[in-house]
Order: sequence, then C-alpha cells, then structure tokens
Amino acid sequence: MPAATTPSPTSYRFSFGPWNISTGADPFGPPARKEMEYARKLKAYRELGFDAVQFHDDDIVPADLDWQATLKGVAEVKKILDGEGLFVEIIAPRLWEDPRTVDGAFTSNDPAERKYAIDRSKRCVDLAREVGCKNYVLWLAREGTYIREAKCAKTAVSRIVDAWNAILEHDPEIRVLGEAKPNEPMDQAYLPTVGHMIGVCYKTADPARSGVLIESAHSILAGLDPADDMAYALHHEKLWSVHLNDQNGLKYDQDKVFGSVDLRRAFNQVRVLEESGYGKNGECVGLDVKAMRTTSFEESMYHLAHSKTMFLRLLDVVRGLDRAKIEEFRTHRRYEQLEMYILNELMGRR
Ligand code: XLS
Ligand code: MG
Repeated sequence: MPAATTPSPTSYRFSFGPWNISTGADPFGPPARKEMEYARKLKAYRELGFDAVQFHDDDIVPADLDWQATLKGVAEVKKILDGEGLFVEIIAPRLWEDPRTVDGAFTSNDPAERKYAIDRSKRCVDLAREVGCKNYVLWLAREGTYIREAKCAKTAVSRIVDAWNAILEHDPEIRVLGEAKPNEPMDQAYLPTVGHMIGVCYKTADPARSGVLIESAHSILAGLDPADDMAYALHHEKLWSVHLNDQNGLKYDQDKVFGSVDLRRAFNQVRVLEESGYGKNGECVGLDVKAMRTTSFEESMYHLAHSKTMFLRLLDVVRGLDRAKIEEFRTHRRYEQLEMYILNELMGRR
C-alpha cells in the first residue's frame, strides 16, 4: 500500500471511482490482475487520503434490480461509506454496456432504446437521492456514430437536451454535469468539447442546474488545453467537478497519472483551479486514472496515490509563486524570463 499522500495541508477534497482500481484488461487482452473485492476498494479510499467516491449507477447496485432490492443494496453500500466517513461526489448512469445502448442511448435511432436510456437515467436520479448525491454526470459514451450518415446530428443534439431535461425535471435538487469527450468508444462523439457542453447548458430547462465535469485527457484528445477549458468553464461558473489525469498524444484514452506526461500542462491546471477558488463551494478534485496493465495486484493503487501527490506538489509550487515578480514580467512582456522562472520553480531551482 503506497504511503498516504499528504505533502502539505490542503482545503481540497479528493475523489476517484472504484473502476480506477482495475484488473488491467484492455481491448487486446484479458485481466492481468485479479479483481479487487469491492469492500476492499472502498476501504482503500481513506488509506490513500481520499474523501469521496464517484459512482456509476451499477457500481452501487445492478441496474436491473427491482426497486426494493435496489434500496436494500443501497443501504448496504451506504453503511460501508458511512463507516469509512466517505461521501458520494458524483453519480453517472452507465449507458454504454447494455445491448440496448449499442447504437447510442439518448441518440439511438430506435425509440424503444431511447426510452430505456431515459428510464434508466431517471432511476439513476432516484439512486442519487438515496445516496445523498446532487452531482449527476452525463458522459455521453455512445452518443455519436461510426459513420456520420447513421444519424441526423441536429436531431441527436435535441435528443440529448431532451434527456438532460428529463433528468432535471425528475428531481428539483439534481444538477447535471456534462463530461465532454471527442471520441472513443465512438468514431466521433456528439458534444465533443467543453465548449459544446457549455452551449447545451444554456439550452436546457434549467441552465442554473446545468454544468460540466472536465477530464484532462478528454480536452487533450480534442487538441485543446485542459487548463484553458477549466478557465472557460469557471468563467461560466459551471465547473462542478474535474477528472485529473494525463494523456500522451492523440490515441486511445490513457487515463495516465496526473502530470506524468506533461508537468507544465498539469501545473497550469492546478494554477487555474487554485487561482479561481475552485473547491470553495465543495467541488472535489476528482481523478480518473488507470494503473498500467503491467502493474501487480499489490501495487494497483499507486497511480491514485501518485496522482494525488502530484496535485499537492504542484499546489505547493503554485502557492509559492512570487506574484509581484510574475506581474513585473507580464507588465514588461518579459515572457522569456517568465517562462524560465516557471520552469525553475517546477524544477525546484529557485
Ligand atoms: C471515460 C470517462 C468515464 C466517466 C465516468 O472516458 O472518463 O470514466 O468519467 O463514467
Ligand atoms: Mg472520466
């Protein structure tokens, strides 16, 4: 078990999803590690210095249980969470594994499949209420196409907004966070960027309860800078969660340790979050990271500890910056010197 990562005191609260502790299976190979018992995963949160859990609906209870059995299952999970002093940060319907979502959930060409997706999404709202979670994430995994002619793109956006509204209307407290991703598993996804998501927020039945979750790798896969995406959403006061990780170029979603590919890019994400007061309304620093397939079962949580450590160490750098010096560089456009100052700070060379 990696040492708990608390290089410095911080007001931030941290979360991850149980799927971040995985068996290492990938599209080209079966599990490389045994599955970790669910109760053991939930016990790891506090040991690693985390505060909250991210759930898919079926991470709590199977999606096809009747409501009484669902409530029983929820009570069992809540008992574990209460015992560990954990809260549920976000909940997301897993609308990408069921055969009825093979061609999209909300944007399927089949009305019966669209109904299944909406019904399951409403059930997920009921689950959120049972676990005391108000942050409902829509990662639109299969809302897209393998060939563009498969669907009417304009109708697809309308159907996503209709589904978003059905969720908002199902509970007056719930707020919906769109998580943009430009592709994978689809060839091209609808609402591929934070900009698209923010635009849709203003078209929903309740823009005040419509916001975004930003994942570092998803901005990078769209060819955009995650820190700028975060700043844009913060301007709109709509950044309600993040999934910090890293990504080495335009390929499959790698969910690498935060800062492990590009330290400067990670530094600027921490700088934007810190300087904008992210977290003051209870927002969490969420991770969405995967251990390498080559990692052993015993070490299959290090990537979580390392990602949190990287955030806290970069936070120390941000909090140690000489603001007057930076303003001086900016005023005189001494950007060469400003860049070297930042690089020296990142390398610990004052
Ligand atoms: C996948 C997404 C997913 C959501 C939660 O790429 O990041 O992990 O965050 O379902
Ligand atoms: Mg994610």
